[in-house]
Amino acid sequence: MEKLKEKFAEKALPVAVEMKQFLKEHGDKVVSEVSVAQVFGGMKGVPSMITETSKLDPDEGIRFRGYSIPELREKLPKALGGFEPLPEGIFYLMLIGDLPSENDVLDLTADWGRRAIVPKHVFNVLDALPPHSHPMTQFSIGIMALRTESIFREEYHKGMHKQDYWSATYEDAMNLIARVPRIAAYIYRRMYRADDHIEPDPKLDWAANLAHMLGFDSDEFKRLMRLYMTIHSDHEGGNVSAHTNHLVGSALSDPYLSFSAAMNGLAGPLHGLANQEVIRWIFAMQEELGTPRPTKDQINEYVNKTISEGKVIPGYGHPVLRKTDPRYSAQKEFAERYIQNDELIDTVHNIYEVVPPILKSLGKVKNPWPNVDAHSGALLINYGLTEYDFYTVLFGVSRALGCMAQLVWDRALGSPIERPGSTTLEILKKKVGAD
Ligand code: NMX
Ligand code: MLT
Repeated sequence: MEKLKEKFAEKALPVAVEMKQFLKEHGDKVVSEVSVAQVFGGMKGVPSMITETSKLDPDEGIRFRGYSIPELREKLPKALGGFEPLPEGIFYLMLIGDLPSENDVLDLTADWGRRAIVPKHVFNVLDALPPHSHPMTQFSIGIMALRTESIFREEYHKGMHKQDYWSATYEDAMNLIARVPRIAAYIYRRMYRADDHIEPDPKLDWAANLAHMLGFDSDEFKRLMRLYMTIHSDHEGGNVSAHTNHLVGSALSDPYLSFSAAMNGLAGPLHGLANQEVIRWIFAMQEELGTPRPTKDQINEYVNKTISEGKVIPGYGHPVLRKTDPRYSAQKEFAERYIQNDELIDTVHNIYEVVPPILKSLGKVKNPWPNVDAHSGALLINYGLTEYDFYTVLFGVSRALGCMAQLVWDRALGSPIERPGSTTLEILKKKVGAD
């Protein structure tokens, strides 16, 4: 068995035993009550699943195995001469629970490099789609086409024992992570670079290779991709993409089915598609106002107009967070370090000053602060990746790290099929004694 897989087994299998014992002893204790508002409100705040990879605090933001984003930017191994963590490191941390060494990360890069070959039929399937299909449609279909390679599916068909589920899932998860950058880059080059495709470079790390295959070879863009892939990877278990991955996986659907479904959730404008919507909204504002650098007064007016038209301000608000998303702040710091005098980035920072007071004044928005999507597009545009329809695919490539780490844990812990209860208005009325 390879080293990482062995380490995972050593770590996870005793946790599975501990969890069974914990459940046996404490299974009947009550940890939460559910209000009527939560039943109607998308189950927010109802603890209803176990996710070990990361935990979201409303005020502090995400912590991966206890580490905040600023801590991880300092502590995770970096590429030679770089400031940004290698995403290999965050995956290792989520999977194993400990910070990786430089060698652990190098081993992962090499392992994913070996697994990265995408079979030709996947490209044929993508080529068969109309070129104007949204990149997220293509991404989801590309992942489904890759399902021919599922080891879990094959082993299940042969009659695999329950205790081996995690092992087959691990193999699929690692192969999927290794291959999605190639699929994403293929979609990009097909749609926007006249089918002029670029082969992976085996000398590069996972994120740098993605940058290379997209056709962006500068050191700075590679650094951006390392940061981007690290910070978008996971946001505990309840967000739409991770939860979908978990839910579909709970039926023992293999990782390709689960992750493709997760990507269909990520493609919604209230979730990951918000990164393209932010740029679309800013461009529309610039066009309407006839200036690439609107003043704060002009932004104010445009924000009010957007709200009065019954639309949301993309990139602002969050179902859990109640402060500025630390992923927004990490990207702002990146911009301040590397980019000076950029009209779009300055506009993003001006929007940050204008939007929160307006959203607060509405009296209903629970979180008026920016989320991860408010900043990411402006950075990509600065480096020439201007095709904003594609941005959610990049979010999706990163999310493969979290979703796959979560799914391997689900299988190791023997997570059962998920099946929450539903109720009716009549039943609720009776329960609370309403007429
Ligand atoms: N602009 C205008 N109105 C908003 C916004 C916003 N950015 N955020 C929330 N509201 C409204 C919301 O539509 C709702 O209105 P109504 O009662 O009339 O239906 C009200 O405020 C209460 O919503 P909340 O409870 O604060 O937010 P909720 O948890 O339901 O939704 C989001 C969270 C993220 C879906 C919501 O804030 C939103 O639509 N934001 C804009 C889209 C976005 O940036 N999504 C990306 C999230 C991060 N990600 O990558 O997934
Ligand atoms: C995410 O990264 O998944 C988003 O911030 C949405 C969420 O956490 O619900």
